[in-house]
Amino acid sequence: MLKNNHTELIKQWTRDLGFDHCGIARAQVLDEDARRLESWLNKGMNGSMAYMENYFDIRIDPSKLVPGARSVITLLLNYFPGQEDPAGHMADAGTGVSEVLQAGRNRMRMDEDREKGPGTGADRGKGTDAGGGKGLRMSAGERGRSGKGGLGMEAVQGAPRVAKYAYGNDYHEVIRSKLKILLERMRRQIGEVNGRGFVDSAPVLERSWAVRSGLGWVGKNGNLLNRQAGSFFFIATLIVDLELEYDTPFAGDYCGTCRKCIDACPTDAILDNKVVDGSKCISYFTIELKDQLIPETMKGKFEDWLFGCDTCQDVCPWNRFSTPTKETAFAPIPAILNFSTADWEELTEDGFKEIFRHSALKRTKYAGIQRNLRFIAP
Ligand code: B12
Ligand code: SF4
Ligand code: SF4
Repeated sequence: MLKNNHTELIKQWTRDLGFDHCGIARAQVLDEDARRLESWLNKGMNGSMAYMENYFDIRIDPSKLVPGARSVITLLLNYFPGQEDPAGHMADAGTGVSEVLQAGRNRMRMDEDREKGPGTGADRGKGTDAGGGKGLRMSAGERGRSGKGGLGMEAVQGAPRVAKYAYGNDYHEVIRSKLKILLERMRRQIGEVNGRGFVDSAPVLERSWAVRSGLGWVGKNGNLLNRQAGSFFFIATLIVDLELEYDTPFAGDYCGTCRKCIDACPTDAILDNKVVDGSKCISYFTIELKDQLIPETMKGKFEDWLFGCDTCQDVCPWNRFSTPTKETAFAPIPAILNFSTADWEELTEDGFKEIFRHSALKRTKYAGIQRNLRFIAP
């Protein structure tokens, strides 16, 4: 009975903190996932991300991170900005009734409102023309700080693109502070709870836990997809030594016969069986590849991606169901939506540090952005 109450309380607190979905799984060793991870590593799909080879045992066993671990609480936080791609590129998520929805219909009863559907991705992608690029010329620093543009803003045609997850403040900081509050609240109101919260940077197989917590399935593009929310969300985990009520693992797969992500991936990084070759992904080249040049074989394939890549999510029909995030910390940093190629080129290191001091773009540092900029130049 107590564990029911605790579970309900915890789920309510996660909603209070602004998380969109919460699922809970029994903590256990991830045998099947261990095999998938091992095969991925053996094929060198981690490229130069050596950190993925470390702590293999910890990565597949939550009790090695939290002694006596009983439960893994998985949380989703939507980051979908609800604004068009800054470069005015069309998102293709909603063109027509796609194969996947057709397949989905055969397999499930879709909620009525979702059947009627959200605005199409095509609507989302239709940008007002920028004008912002060259007409009203300000310095890069001014444009980055000004907030000009804001919502419903000018699109800078052909400008370098930043993946949506990095539009606002660094999610690591935003989510970590929420996890800290959650754990403190558990300790205050439930009692002595040993636990640790993680987002992205720890040896935790977050997508696997999300599936086990009933939050969705791993799509062909490797991302966790949720029928209500699509895939534009972060995943966070909190491992605790508290027994809780467990959600039913997600058993379905609603990709159907769709292959949009595979066909759209500019570098052919998406292979069969939901395997993404990290070493061929634009996100890897633009963010994770440190102090190295991007291989020339990739030249001309980046479709203006300067930092990260959203192509396999933009084309996914399930992202027609994305709704704008309510998290104010994820409101776009103006520069990300305003900057033209020239603005990025003119940006000084000091300007970069100032404008992106709270941003995930810090990860590549100024030199990384400059390298990427040179690489995507025609
Ligand atoms: C390394 C990494 C990368 C690398 C490698 C990508 C990769 N495919 O692994 C690079 C830099 C390329 C990358 C890119 C991106 N990433 Co990343 N990345 C990670 C990180 C740190 C580890 C992932 C990992 O363990 N990979 C190893 C492979 C083998 O594991 P996996 O792909 O997760 O697959 C596991 C499960 O999915 C499961 N699985 C696979 N198939 C099936 C099938 C079934 C039936 C089941 C049950 C399970 C299952 O088994 C695998 C375990 O062995 C995680 C954070 C974390 N700690 O988990 C974020 C994470 C996966 N990334 C994330 C994001 C947002 C991205 C990008 C969208 C960013 C961007 N816009 O540029 C892209 C998407 C690229 C893509 N299509 O996958 C999010 C994903 C959110 C979501 N909705 O799924 C995560 C979870 C970070 C976070 N906390 O929010 N990423
Ligand atoms: S993020 Fe881009 S490059 Fe990476 S798998 Fe998806 S579409 Fe391909
Ligand atoms: S675009 Fe990819 S991930 Fe999305 S439904 Fe189609 S196959 Fe699945």
